[in-house]
Amino acid sequence: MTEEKKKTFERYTVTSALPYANGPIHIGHLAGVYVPADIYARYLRSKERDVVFIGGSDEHGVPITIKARQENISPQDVVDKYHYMIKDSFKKFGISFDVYSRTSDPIHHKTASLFFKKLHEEGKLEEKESEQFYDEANNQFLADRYITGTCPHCSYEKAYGDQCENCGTSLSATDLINPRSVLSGNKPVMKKTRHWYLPLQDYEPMLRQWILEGHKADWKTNVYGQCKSWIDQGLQARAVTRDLDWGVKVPLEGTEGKVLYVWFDAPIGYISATREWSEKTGKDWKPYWKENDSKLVHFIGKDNIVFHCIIFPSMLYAEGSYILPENVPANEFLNLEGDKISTSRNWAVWLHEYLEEFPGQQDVLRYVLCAAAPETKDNDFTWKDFQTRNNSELLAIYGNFVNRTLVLTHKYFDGKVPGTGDLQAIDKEVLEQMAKYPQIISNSLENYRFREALNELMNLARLGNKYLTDCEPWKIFKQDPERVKTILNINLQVCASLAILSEPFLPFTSEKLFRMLDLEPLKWDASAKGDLLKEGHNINAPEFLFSKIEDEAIQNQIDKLINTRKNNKADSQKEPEAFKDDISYDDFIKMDLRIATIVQAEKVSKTRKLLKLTLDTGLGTRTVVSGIAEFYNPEDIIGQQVVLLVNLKPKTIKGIESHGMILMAENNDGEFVFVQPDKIVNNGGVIA
Ligand code: B3M
Ligand code: ZN
Repeated sequence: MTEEKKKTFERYTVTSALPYANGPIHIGHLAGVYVPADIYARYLRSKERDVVFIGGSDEHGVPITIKARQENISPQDVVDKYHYMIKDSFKKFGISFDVYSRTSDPIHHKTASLFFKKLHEEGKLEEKESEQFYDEANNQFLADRYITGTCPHCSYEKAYGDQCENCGTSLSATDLINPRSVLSGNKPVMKKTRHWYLPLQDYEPMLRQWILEGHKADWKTNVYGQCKSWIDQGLQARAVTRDLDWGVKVPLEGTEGKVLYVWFDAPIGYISATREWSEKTGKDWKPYWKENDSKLVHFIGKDNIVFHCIIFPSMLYAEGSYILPENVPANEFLNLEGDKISTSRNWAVWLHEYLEEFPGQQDVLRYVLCAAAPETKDNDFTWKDFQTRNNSELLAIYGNFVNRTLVLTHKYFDGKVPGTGDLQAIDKEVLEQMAKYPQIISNSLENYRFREALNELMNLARLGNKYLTDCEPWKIFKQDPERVKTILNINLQVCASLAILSEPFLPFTSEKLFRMLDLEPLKWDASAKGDLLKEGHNINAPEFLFSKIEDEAIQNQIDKLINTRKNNKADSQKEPEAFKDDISYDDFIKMDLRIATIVQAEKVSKTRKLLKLTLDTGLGTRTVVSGIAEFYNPEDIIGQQVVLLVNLKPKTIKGIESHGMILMAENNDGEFVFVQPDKIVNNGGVIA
């Protein structure tokens, strides 16, 4: 987009995904959503734009009710506990929300109800009857997560109604073989229920025009690509209500036991939070959501793209009085030491723990998470990298430069800013370069390239550091104190510029630096000027901005993770399962078990766990689909002898007809391994 065509905005509404209040916050959340959102909001404020930065806890949904059941407390107790904990972590990391709200707040219930009511009254929702699983012992409908049973694809017996965690297939509860209620253990019955649906297909033309035509150039390719694939697959009506007793009640007569679906109410939470902010500040919330010259930007992780780019915009459009987001700069995922971050396996760096273990070093984590942000692909956080970035970048470049400048100013000029004499070419060059950084960094930030922006900020520190090292004022002070005055004056101006431009990224460091320079915090555009510190101005005593992180501290963190890994292994070494009920010999001989050999193997596309195998059975070859891709590479198992149940009814899995089942045993690490004869047996050999 050219400069002239760029739309100008009067105000900015910046939202960051509302974290579920069912657990604490870890570095993955911070890197993916909150650090970039905060940098963006702080930058806009520094540019003196009108901005409201929204956050809050997402306190509804089935997982919260499950956690409450497990801990034998109420859902409200669960969300109270984590809401305050999350809010506190954000505050301590300097995430500068203008409001941090929560969806259990009455203002949100009111806002979400009104939104639903308006859509309902205007005929924008479809009411449909369907059959859903119901637990008669508990008198309640069952959410998909409340149903377990056997996976129709891989025969795993503990699949959930929404997904099989063994083969990774997403399921509907009605797909499960032998479904059971998690609540009572009983077989659920089918019962009629009514729900309201948002007909997404009606908004397809709008979505095509707005995203596929309008935002091809300025949305990130990962975001645009996901949207395109959703739209091209064809959109369908989505239920916006659920049978559940935790959430925003459906505001219609005769809807006892029904609430709004969590993904319907949660994004409305952004609006509710803005209203809360409005009540506190007296500023009108409406222009931030309803005026065309407002820029709405959603910061989220990649798993939330469809909700923020397709569903919520369709809701806003259907309602009629709202603007649509200008951009949704979703990030990919951050891994930890090569493994996916996982709450249930405790594979994470928790913010509340970091704060205790690295007190006062919030900016170091902010820096590392921005420098290694998963902007265009998944990225890995390692403690070694954390140490290197602190010691060789923050400390060795930024900290060292500022410290040397301030110490020399005190040593030679008693802490008074010296005046400049005639400027040499090298001085002019530094001042010219310095003046360019505000625009360079702005440009990266306005385009959501936070890593690049941070690197440019460090280039400014590098510029100062190199100038100081090249000029060596400590060597020439005796012969030429006038020259040293010029050099230090320029370096002090670079420090002032750094203090301003660092603020969005490293707010604590920036504040400290302003204090050391005895300057009132200044706004972004001032940083281009080379004369922020006037001759004769007294600066304060230097303090260290960063400190060395020793090997021991890093080793402690790595040891902690090694222990987590060990504990996870020990947990997975479960007790053997109880034996099943007796069967007759006649039952047993119905199973035709044979020896076969794998002659071909390949991954089933678009699945994580499935392999398509061709087996030589001695009576010809046949195809079997097996959920073992996690444990074996296709190329490694050619020639492997296996035990095959040959007379299992054929079944189509992911479009492939599978004839039989390979017998596998589960080992202590939860891996499935082949059961094989201990001497070669001819293919087709009978097992009895
Ligand atoms: N709570 C999901 C998540 O934390 C969800 C985001 C809501 S944003 C409106 O990933
Ligand atoms: Zn499965």
